[in-house]
Amino acid sequence: MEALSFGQYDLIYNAFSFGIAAMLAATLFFWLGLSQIAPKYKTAVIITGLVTFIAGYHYLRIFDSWDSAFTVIDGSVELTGVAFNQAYRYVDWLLTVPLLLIELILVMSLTKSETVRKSFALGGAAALMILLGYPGEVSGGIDGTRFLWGALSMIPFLYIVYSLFVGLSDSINSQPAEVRGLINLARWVVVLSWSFYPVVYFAPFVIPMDGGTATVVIEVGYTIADVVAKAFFGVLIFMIAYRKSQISA
Ligand code: RET
Repeated sequence: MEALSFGQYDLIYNAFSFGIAAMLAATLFFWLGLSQIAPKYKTAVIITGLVTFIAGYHYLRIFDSWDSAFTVIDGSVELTGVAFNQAYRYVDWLLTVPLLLIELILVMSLTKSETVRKSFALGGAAALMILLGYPGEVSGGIDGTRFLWGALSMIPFLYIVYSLFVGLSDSINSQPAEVRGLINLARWVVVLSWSFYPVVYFAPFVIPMDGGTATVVIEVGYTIADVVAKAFFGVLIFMIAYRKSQISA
């Protein structure tokens, strides 16, 4: 990890703090709202809250690790020698990404066998995507190693995006008219917010930038993507579950 300007250090510090607040507040919203949801959709909403809870925990750890990695002396940012731990982010994704996909599948209330089949296929691909991206992220440089692992990770990523678009479109058409628009929106939010991660990962290859700027783009970029992919997406899942509960009541 290279030295940062105070502005760069501070921006990332505040982004992580925002991440903690957004994830913990979203968790409270989902779990406190459970009483408004019909039993059939409660699991989806419980999982939605688990995702933001797991993320809130990891943002606390990420924030703490960031705080330990630097010290500010007379307005200049110095490295303490304690490494910033990138693994928190990847462990968070490993746990939450498959859950997010399962959440989307559950709220569609497909047949049991279809739910299980889709959950395993998409959840497995998501885990593979994260595992392949990790060695590239921790390699440190903006070089061939980062590029190669990132490119490999793109394979399961494209499979997921393709499956959501083509595979789930039939199921969406058989959903009640009241929620079809919302489920379609949720599908788009998944595809667009998820596409933001590889954009952030590969950005330093496309736009020449120094190490400090690359760190800002990566850390702030992933944090924004996480808040959209988990908290905002979760609100859509909550709304779908709520509306379906009203229909079946
Ligand atoms: C990596 C490595 C480079 C290639 C690709 C990646 C994709 C990451 C994604 C992460 C999604 C995370 C979510 C977290 C919220 O819970 C690993 C950056 C394709 C899509 C949705």
